[in-house]
Amino acid sequence: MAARPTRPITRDEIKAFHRDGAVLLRGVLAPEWVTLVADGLEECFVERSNKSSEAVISGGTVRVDHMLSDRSVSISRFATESPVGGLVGAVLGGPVRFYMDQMFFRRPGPMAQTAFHQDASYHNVEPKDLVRAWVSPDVVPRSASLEVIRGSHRWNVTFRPSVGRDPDDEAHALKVAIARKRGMFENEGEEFSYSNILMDKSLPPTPDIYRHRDSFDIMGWDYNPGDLILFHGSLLHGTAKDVMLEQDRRAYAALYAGPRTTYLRQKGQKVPDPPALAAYEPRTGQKLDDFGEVFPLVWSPGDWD
Ligand SMILES: O=C(O)CCC(=O)C(=O)O
Repeated sequence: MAARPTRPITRDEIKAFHRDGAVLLRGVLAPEWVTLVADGLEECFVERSNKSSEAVISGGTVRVDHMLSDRSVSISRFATESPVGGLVGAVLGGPVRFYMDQMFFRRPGPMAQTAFHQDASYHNVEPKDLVRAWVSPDVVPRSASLEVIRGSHRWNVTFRPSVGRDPDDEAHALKVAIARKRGMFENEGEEFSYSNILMDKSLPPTPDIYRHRDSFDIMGWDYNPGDLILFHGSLLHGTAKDVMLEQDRRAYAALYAGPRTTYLRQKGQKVPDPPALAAYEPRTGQKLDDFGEVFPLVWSPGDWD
């Protein structure tokens, strides 16, 4: 069960999440949780897995790893026992399951930006009750902050993934054909990177936020260790470009699913499903509750009474 935060979440914070699609919860995590996540991130950074990938963008490098909690006890404890799951539950008003997690790890120097995207574009789940929890053991100034497009979770659209293989690109035709035939990655999660993803070109392209920054209501925060950012699975988010990092920016981002979350087999290939899900042969529309062993319940209403 999720531990209690250092303070209760307020009604205004819950309202802000639903209105804006994101909220920064100041100082809700006690120092031991920050230390645990820092230890887990460093451990995963040093010990690569087949779900580790590295991208060099704008002269900077970002290491992106998936499903850290499968290989780090510290991260697994943080994902399922820290106050995070309960805070997500308080926002959604219902029980919460852990879905998957990622790290976005950068050392000082030019910052590889994260292109604006919605998490909903990348995962095989219906995003109504999908919440991302983002934490860092580092001070992250507003300039290097996660940036979100306020209210975009209510636009009622899922955009084409902004990073991935173009199915019309002939160089990728064979891989695309294999992936389509199998309905999955050609290597089932091996050597995963976002560039493995097949774009579903029937979806509208993601707006070019870098080019039209002034046209969007962009929100970001000065982040301090102990804070928690929660944002909706359909919210557009990314980072600014041309940022110089003065210190580490080590981020841990976990996805949690509320009670209305169902499996949704998307057309383009996505971030691979957790391997243990395959045995269930999931069908679109099935509740995540049907796969309880794969997506553990981390908090239920009443747990903190
Ligand atoms: O921290 C980052 O650079 C990106 C995080 C992100 O895209 C996410 O948490 O979904």
